[in-house]
Amino acid sequence: MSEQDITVPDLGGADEVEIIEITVSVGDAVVEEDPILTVESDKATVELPAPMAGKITAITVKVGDKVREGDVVGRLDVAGGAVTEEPPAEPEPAAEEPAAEVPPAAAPAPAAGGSRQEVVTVPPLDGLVDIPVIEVNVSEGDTVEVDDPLVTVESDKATMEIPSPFAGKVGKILVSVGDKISEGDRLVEMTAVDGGDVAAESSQPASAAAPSAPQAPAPAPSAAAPAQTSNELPPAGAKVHAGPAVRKLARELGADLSRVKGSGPKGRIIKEDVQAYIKQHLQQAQSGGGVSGGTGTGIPGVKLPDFSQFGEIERESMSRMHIATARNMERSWLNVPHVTQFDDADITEMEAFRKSLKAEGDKRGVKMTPLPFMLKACARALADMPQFNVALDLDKQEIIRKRYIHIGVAVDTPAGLVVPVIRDVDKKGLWDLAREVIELAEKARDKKLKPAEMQGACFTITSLGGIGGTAFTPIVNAPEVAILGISKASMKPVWDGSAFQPRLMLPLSLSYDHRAVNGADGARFTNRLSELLGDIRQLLL
Ligand code: CAO
Repeated sequence: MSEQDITVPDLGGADEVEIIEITVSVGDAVVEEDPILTVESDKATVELPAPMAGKITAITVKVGDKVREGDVVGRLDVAGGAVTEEPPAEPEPAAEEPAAEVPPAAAPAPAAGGSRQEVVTVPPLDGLVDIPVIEVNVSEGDTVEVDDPLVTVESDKATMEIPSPFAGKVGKILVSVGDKISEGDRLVEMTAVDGGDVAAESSQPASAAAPSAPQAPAPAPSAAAPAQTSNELPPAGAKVHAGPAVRKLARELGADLSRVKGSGPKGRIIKEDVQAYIKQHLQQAQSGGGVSGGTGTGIPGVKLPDFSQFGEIERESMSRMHIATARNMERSWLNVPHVTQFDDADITEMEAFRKSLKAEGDKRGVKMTPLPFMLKACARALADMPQFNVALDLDKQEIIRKRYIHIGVAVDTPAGLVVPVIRDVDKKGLWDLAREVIELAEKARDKKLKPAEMQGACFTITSLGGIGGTAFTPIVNAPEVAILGISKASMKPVWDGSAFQPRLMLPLSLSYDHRAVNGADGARFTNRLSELLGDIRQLLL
């Protein structure tokens, strides 16, 4: 066993550099050239490699320290005492800022004043050719400064970013990930701004910023907050600042670095950020998914742009009810193969009867709307067609048949959508149902519903009849297998075989789970409802 100091090698002209990342820990085994530290000067970010293979026995510096060539940063236990006398390898270019070896992408000298169209080409790459592009760091429309990374390429030895030779606006991107590029290849079309200080422009307040101002950077996480705890993601197309070791880790773990919020200096992404990002995604997958950041189904979440670039915005927390409803909707929509069957029921006679009940309703203190008739008709249709009164247990590959008929009614409240459940609808009369709908709707609006009053439904009715519309496609309230949407009844000319008759037609929209119900039964169910509502005497049979 032989211990050896790890010292800072020749820094390629840089005098003093700051340590921004320590990529190893005491006890780690490293091989020659493995990155030990990442340091940053005014001009470049570089990784300091291990001078030889061994085991790290001490790290004598910390993030934020400034070091110079020759400074000791740690100690290495060199296995078998095989200490090589060779000087440490030259620092490898890291992927963040322009690497020392990679000059800015080739471009003609700017003319004085104004803007001009340019095509950025690949600069000399140390004689390397056909280097694969592993990341395109900009998007069309982005505003960039001189030296902002345009694309990242990866050779056998290093990952390098090709920086922009000038400030301006990115036009058409001429390469994509996987392309192999060599010196002189066309990279990006740009509108170059001569002498323009894009950085200065973009740091102006939004009101003073040019319309093409770049997207605001993601807010830096507070020191105490673990990385990636918020759902807020870097704006789409945000530039990625990360060293090669972090990029390698992200590739290994399948993390999209453009979705990772950096907590290192200047928003740089460090290993812990990638780990926290992966952890958060695993937790989301286990808990059934996040509202905007992914669903846990492998379906990518929707990227949010920085809306403030389009106009004034305001953020407000979602209520717990809203979050719960959003998750339920998402779950049902993603899990249930939906089909929606439309039909019209002739409710001319039903309406005449309902209106005739007005005086009695006033006496009873209950308003009779069309909804109790719908509840009764659905209960009868569910009894007639029990394949709609089931739940699927796919784990056990069983169908659960319900011998009761409880129906949920969607109620619109200021706090969001709630679905109280009316039990044993088949056993109740119209007045009881009318009273119960009113009571439950009132409780829902006053937030007084008990959990038990929102559980146990076999089927749901959602009525927009008091509002309007001709049809809609309701989302099944899983694990139920069907939901009836009701739209506003209207007078329509209906052909009776010899003439058009004015009839009051009620639009029905039945969405069902196509795993439980086939299309023919979907149409039979709405037929049956139309029959029952068209002649409500049948409800007595
Ligand atoms: N066609 C024509 N008129 C209708 C109708 C229909 N299908 N359904 C109800 N109406 C009439 C009622 O008769 C009543 O008219 P009058 O005041 O002239 O008597 C008026 O519309 C209002 O009815 P209502 O909405 O107060 O009562 P309801 O029994 O029809 O509905 C309830 C009760 C709780 C379902 C309803 O208030 C509600 O919240 N609806 C919205 C549900 C919802 O948001 N669903 C969306 C789910 S998907 O996001």
